Amino acid sequence: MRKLLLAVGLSGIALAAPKIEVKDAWVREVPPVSSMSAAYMVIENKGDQADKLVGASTNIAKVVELHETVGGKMRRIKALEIPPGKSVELKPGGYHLMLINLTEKPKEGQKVEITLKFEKSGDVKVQANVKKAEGGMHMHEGH
Ligand SMILES: [Cu+2]
Repeated sequence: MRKLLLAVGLSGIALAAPKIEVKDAWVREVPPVSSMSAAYMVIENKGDQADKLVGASTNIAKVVELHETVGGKMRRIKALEIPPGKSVELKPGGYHLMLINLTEKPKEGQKVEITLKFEKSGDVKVQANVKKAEGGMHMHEGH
C-alpha cells in the first residue's frame, strides 16, 4: 500500500508542470528623447500547473519592470501569474514590460531580444518586433 501511494505521488509531480509559450511579442518604437519603452506579448501556459513571470531583461535597456495599468496609471507588480491552460495578454493599457534606461532606441523593423524569467520554467528567450503604436502612453506616470 505504501509503495502504491508513493508511485502515485511521484507520477503526480512528474505530470504537473507549466509549459510556457510566448507569441506576438513586440516593442513600442519611441521618439529619440525617450528613455523608456514598453514590450507586449501573449504568454500561454499549455501545461497543467501555474507559473509566474517574475522578471525580464533585454539587450536594449538596463532595467525591465513588470507593470500593470490601472485607471490610466501604471504601477509595478512583482509577478504575473500564468494559470494552466490559459493565455495572459500583455497589451497597451494593461500588463506590460517597462523597458527603463534604454541603451538603444528601438526603431520600427528592428528585433529586440527579451529574456523572460519564470518562477518554474526558468528563462524563456523571445524575439520582439519593434512597431509603431497609435496613441500615446502615460510613459512617465508612476516613475
Ligand atoms: Cu509601465
